[in-house]
Amino acid sequence: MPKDTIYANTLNDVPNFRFDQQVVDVFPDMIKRSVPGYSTILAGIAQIVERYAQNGSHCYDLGCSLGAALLAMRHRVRADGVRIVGIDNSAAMIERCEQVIGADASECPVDLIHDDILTHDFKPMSVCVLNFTLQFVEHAERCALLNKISRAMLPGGVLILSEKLQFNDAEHNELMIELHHNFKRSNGYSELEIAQKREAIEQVLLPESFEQHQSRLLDAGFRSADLWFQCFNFSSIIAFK
Ligand code: GEK
Repeated sequence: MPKDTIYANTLNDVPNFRFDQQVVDVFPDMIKRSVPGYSTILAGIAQIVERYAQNGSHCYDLGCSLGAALLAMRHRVRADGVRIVGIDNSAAMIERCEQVIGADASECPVDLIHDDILTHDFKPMSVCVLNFTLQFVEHAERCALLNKISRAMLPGGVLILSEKLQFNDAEHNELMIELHHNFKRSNGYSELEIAQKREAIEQVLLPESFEQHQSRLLDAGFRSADLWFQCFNFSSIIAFK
């Protein structure tokens, strides 16, 4: 797995973070060393899809990157006639994801689509995964996206929404950031890498509180929305239709 060294050397001007070829090349290492609980969340998604995927429905992985959640679903889905659909608006991600899925021998059909999830028309779905994707969508666009997902969601379906959280209490928020940075230090990132990545991501990863996510999901028509995973400021919510 190529090592993420994107921010290892001093950059004169730190550009905003983008999901380009440079990121694609190191993405598995980057996400594993940066997101506490990432592999636990993927294992949870597999169990949830096994239980909630409905016969003849679609299961979506929105912002699929290299297809980690998509593959977790593909390997565990038990319902008949399911199609798994991965969508990402980064051409470099989708191109590499096609190679990853091509090398996977499982039978469940997969469609990979290079598109913006904000404008894509969803088919009837029983499971929808947004694994650390909504945080990159502008605040003003989030309601319309979740309303659209809710309209396409079959009764009994579920949405899994994993997000970096912000906390209302300033001290709590600071502590969660510090614990997250310690996690990155323990995974070999230097102070320079942590600082430059923080600067790069500041304008593009826009975290909200759990309460903001919960109330938006309820407004969108989900009957409940609660945490099923949290480690520091990284979380995953499950919402039931
Ligand atoms: C995983 N889910 O490994 N439309 C489509 N894709 C988008 C959009 C959009 N509007 N905005 C962002 N993306 C993956 C990890 S990464 C999270 C997801 C991270 C895509 C973007 O191109 C990127 O591939 C992904 O969402 C976010 O389980 O790197 O922290």
